[in-house]
Amino acid sequence: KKRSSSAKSKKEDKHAASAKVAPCEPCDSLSACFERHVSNGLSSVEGDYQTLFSALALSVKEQMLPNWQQTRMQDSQYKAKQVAYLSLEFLMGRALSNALLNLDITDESIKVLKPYAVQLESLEEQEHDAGLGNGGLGRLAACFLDSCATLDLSVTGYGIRYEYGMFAQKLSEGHQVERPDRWLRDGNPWEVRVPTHNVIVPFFGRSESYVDRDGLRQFTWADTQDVLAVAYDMPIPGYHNGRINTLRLWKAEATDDFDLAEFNQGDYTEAVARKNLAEQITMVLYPNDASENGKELRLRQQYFLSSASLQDILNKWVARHGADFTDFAKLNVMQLNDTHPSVAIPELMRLLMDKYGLSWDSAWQITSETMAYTNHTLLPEALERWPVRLFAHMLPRLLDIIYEINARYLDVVAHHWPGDVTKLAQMSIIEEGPEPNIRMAYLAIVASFSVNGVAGLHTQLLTSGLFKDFYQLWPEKFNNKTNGVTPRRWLAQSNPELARLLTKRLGEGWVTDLSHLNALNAFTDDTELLDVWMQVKQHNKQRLAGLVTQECGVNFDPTMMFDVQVKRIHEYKRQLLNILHVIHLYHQAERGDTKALTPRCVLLGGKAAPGYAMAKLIIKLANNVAHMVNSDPRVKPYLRFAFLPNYNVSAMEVICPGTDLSEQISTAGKEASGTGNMKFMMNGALTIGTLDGANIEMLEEVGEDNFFLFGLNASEVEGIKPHYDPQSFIDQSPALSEVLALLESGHFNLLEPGIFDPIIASIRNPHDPWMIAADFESYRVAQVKAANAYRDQHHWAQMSMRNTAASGRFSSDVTIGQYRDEIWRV
Ligand code: B1N
Repeated sequence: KKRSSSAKSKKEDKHAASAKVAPCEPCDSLSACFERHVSNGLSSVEGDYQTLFSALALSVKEQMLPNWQQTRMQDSQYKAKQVAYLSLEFLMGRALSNALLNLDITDESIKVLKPYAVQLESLEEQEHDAGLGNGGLGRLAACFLDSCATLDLSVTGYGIRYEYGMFAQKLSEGHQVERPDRWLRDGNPWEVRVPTHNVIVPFFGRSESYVDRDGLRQFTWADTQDVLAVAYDMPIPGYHNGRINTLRLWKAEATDDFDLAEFNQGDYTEAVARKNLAEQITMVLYPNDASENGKELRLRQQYFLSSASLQDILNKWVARHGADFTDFAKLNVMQLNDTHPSVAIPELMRLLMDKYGLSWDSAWQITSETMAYTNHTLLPEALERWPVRLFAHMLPRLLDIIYEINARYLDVVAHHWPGDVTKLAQMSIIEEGPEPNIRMAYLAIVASFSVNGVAGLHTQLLTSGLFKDFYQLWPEKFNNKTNGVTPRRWLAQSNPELARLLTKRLGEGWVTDLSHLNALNAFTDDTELLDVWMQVKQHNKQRLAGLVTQECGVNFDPTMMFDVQVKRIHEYKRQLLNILHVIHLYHQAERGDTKALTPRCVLLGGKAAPGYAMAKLIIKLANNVAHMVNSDPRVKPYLRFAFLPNYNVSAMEVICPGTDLSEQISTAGKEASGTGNMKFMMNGALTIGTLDGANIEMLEEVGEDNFFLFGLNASEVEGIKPHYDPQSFIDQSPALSEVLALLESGHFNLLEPGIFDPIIASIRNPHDPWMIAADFESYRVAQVKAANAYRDQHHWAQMSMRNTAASGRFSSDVTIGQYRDEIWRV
């Protein structure tokens, strides 16, 4: 029966991996599903890993369908609060291994594949990363979804189904080159298109008001250009608990109501072609991490996501409760992942008033009791401001609402600081000037019941600096939620050998309660365990060395110390400091001053925003230095240096288990939290780092003896700033003087004269906000300590174990537990 029904759609099934896959027949086992997908219209399967991957992924998805349905039913029946996590980014990476782990069907899958003589890993590697994010902020959203499902919380992720995710990074002569990431080309077996949830999102047009029959002023948004939002759902399985949550991604499509005037004038083709403009909205992810580019299309994306998601949430509400919103705020909460979706605030006001007829006061009460805002950065260049002019043009009705919110809020400010007009200007949502702007962070604070930072220091700096006035006005809104990462992906899945060892020693409870790792501290003198611990690290280093050989053509020797910095390239993250240190080691090795050197392999990886010239130049410097380091036979026994192209989630899954020393060296006060730092720690790396972001809390947990601390702290950075004199630091550090001399001699750019001048100038600039020169010497000393410590492998193993043991607090389960109890109150 199954065969005949599949035979009729043989042609379609060729594209079974695409979104168009027909609703599947119920099938009882993974193996039966798999056989059916494989036999559906595929002539040659042998060696066709992509096809086998799709068949397996589709089968795994089918296994999830009953529980997915069940979860939805359950959540809509019980009066449990629904959480919507609104984010422009979800950096999911690959889904197959994660699904197998969480559904506990890895062994079964291996069995199913046996007759095909193919390794599960080979299929796993076929999967394209879902690169729908830039870095930490997007990956945090992905870790949070995993924890929410595992903690059995009813949380829906709302995002955009970008046609093109984060660009692929290639290198050409050491320069970054961007290649588009068509991650959907081979289809996405995980997604389900749900046209029943289509909604229409309006743009442009005019805001109009009229007086209705009851003499009330009503508002409409007229002559809009409408775009269709189509939902694509991805399943988010919890760990061994049967819950399947949903990540709902919106795709923009054209509506088919044509502009009749144009139509009648005979411009049929023009009119149809113009509809393509709608689809541009969800075409591409903006590749800026921690900076805003202020493009009109970006605002269109933000509004598209916000409006579609809110309409979806309200439709669901009305279907169950009718248009009675009395309990809405009790049963709904929206977490805004930074200000990117903060236009949801005036949009919720608009929908409640204009569509459902609520009064301003009722709408405001609901809005301000449902919205919660997470801030992820203090960097001024990342704070979103949209020109009032742009809003007036694109979202005229929302501008009215923002003005009204501002007017009412400024009354409160005036009351709190009577007669203080500067306060009013300072705190206004509208920044006045020749080009007035809307300050999105202020709007988010005013309308939210909760505002949180992402690490202790970060939240402290928010309340004492950037948002100080708001903290004085509403101290009760502010709270901290230190970030975390999911131990399923970042330990159980990416480090299977260590995971087995942990389970053998501690039982399997650590997977869902990472505080169990504390028990490792009882074993730090167990030499047998320490030996096995280091063997596991060795194996993981071999795997990482394999990746480096394959991607960089550089030979990493696993007996050497693996020193790694992978993250987006940004001046505040100070990859430059790391490169200067590599130059220093190179200089020592090359002149034969090798007695004190511990052999090490340094790995650097990360993408630069395409428009960020200095970040791109840092990549070029890394590659030029790597070339000199790796081609000098005198240096080879002591130092190898590679730049790994196209750093992404899957690369990190190989990198963090194989790392000895993790570089977390941002200028203090600039990295809001960091999350890579936690992945390395969990996997037993030691950290060399500054007192910044979550490093501070990691240090607190593991103790100074197991952490290589260096550098100015945040208040010292601010203290030095007014009279910073890089030259005095250069004079006090012979090592830095030599490194600069070598760099300035053109040693690393003989055929490219002058290209690194901007880098040299930045280090020598008294206005260098990143204080490279100020921290170099202290960084070098910490590196010497790390190198010496590494020579005592027994002691290193103990420190490594203590780091894993102390990492329990950085599980995203802990973080989500706090969001649940302290913000969402689910
Ligand atoms: O968010 C992460 C933190 O761990 C990092 O420290 C922080 O830098 C990162 C504009 C951002 N902050 N801001 C962004 C991303 C995209 C964009 O368009 C800003 N990313 C962070 C998680 O809390």
